Amino acid sequence: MSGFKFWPFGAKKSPDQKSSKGPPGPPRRGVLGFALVSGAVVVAAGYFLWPMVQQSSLFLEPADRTVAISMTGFAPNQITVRAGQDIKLQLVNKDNALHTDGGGWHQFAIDELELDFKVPPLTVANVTFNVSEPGVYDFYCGVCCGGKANPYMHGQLVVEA
Ligand SMILES: [Cu+2]
Repeated sequence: MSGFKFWPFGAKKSPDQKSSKGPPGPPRRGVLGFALVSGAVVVAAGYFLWPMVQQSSLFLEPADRTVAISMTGFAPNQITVRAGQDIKLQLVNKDNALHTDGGGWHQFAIDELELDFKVPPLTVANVTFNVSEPGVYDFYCGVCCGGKANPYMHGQLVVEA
């Protein structure tokens, strides 16, 4: 048996390593280094992602409905609700900040109701509002793909009596 060796310094295979079945496991020094590096990565990721996590649904009340927003539009693009009741929407922005058009931000706006919710890239935002007047309201995103003029970035909020 050879003594404990720090890899890769003086890393000549000892006869007992050669004779053991399968490849030798990672040396202890490698394991410690890996643990330190991965620990640092987790801490760094947490530092940068924490603001995003705070805005995510994990910390918010569950919503009645989920509306996904991307460059292809709203899904669903028609939402039916009752007048006078709180409407809870979970707005999911599926685009990342690499989009040159609007930096990946999206919007849920209804001019008649003076609603204007902007959702950062890859973020979930829960919003609550209440509409007293029945009717059909146009909602849109004006921050990407030609803005309000883009027919894909529109939807309808149907408020029933
Ligand atoms: Cu948009």
